[in-house]
Amino acid sequence: MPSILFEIKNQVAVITLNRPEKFNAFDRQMALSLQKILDDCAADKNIRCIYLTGNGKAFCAGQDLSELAKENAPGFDKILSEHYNPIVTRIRNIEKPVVCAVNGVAAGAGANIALCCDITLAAASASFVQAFSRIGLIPDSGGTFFLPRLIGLQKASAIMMLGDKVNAPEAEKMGMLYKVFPDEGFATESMKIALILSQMPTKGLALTKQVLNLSLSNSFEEQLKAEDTLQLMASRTKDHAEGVKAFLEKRKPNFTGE
Ligand code: LHQ
Repeated sequence: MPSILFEIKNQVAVITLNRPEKFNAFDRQMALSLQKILDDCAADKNIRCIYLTGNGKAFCAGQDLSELAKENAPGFDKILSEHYNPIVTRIRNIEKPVVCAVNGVAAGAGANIALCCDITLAAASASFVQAFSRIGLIPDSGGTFFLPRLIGLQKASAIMMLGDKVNAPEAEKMGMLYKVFPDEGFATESMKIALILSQMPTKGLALTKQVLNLSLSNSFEEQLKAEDTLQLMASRTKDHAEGVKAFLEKRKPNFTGE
C-alpha cells in the first residue's frame, strides 16, 4: 500500500497519510512523497483546496522512530532540511487553502504539520503531543514558530517542555485549532469545509494566505503596504468582479478561481 493516498473529490485534493500500523509516522519515502503530492497540487488548476488527514486511529505520530534505528537511517542533518521543512514550507506557500482534519493523535512533527495548515479541525477524541521533549529533542517542523503565536508563549513553553497530551477540546479552547467536531461524522463535517473553500475565490484566498504570512513578521506600516499591494491584485481577479456582480443581481456567485 502507498504510504500516502491521494484522490480528487470535486475540486478538493484529499491527501491521506497511510501507515496506520505506525500511527502514520513519517519515514523518508513518505516525507518525500508528501512533498511531491503537494507540488502536484500546486500545479493543478483544477485543485482549489487541499484536505490533509490520516488513515486509522491516528493523524500522524511524527518521525518514524524505528527508521532512526536502521543502518541506512537518514541523518539528523537531513531529516529537517530534506523532510519536514520542505513540507511545512510548501503548506504555507501553496496558493490554495490547506485544511487539516486531525482524526486522531498528532505527535511530534505530525502535530506541527497540523498546526501550520490554514484551517485545522479535529475530531473530539483527537489529541496533540509535542513529543519531542520526551526523547530529548527540541520541537521542530515550524512548531516553535506557530504554537507560541497561536496560544501564547507560556502555554507553548509548558506544552513543549512537559510533552503533555492536549486533547482536542482543550486545544480548541486555547486557540490551537479552529473547530472540533464529534468523532461520528468528523470526516463528512470537515470535508464540508474543504468543499466550501474549493468553490470560493481561490486567488483571493491565496492572497489572504500570503498577507497573513507576511503579518507574522511585518511591522504595522509594512503590513498596511502589503494589504494595499495585495488588495489591488485581488481587485483584478475575475472572481472579485463576479462577487460584486452577483451581489448586485441578488444571486449566488459562480466563482471559478480565476
Ligand atoms: C510509532 C510511532 C513513531 C514509530 C507510534 N514511530 N512507530 C525531527 C528531527 C530528527 C529526528 C527525529 O524526528 C524529528 C521529528 C519528530 O517528529 S520527533 C518526534 C517523534 N515522535 C514521537 O516521539 C512520538 C512517539 N509516539 C508516541 O509518543 C505515542 O505513540 C503516541 C502519543 C503518538 C500515541 O500513543 P498511544 O495512543 O499510547 O499509542 P502507542 O504508543 O501504543 O502507538 C501505537 C503504535 O504506533 C505502536 O506500534 P505497536 O506495533 O506497538 O502497536 C507504536 O510503536 C507505533 N508508533 N508512534 N513515531
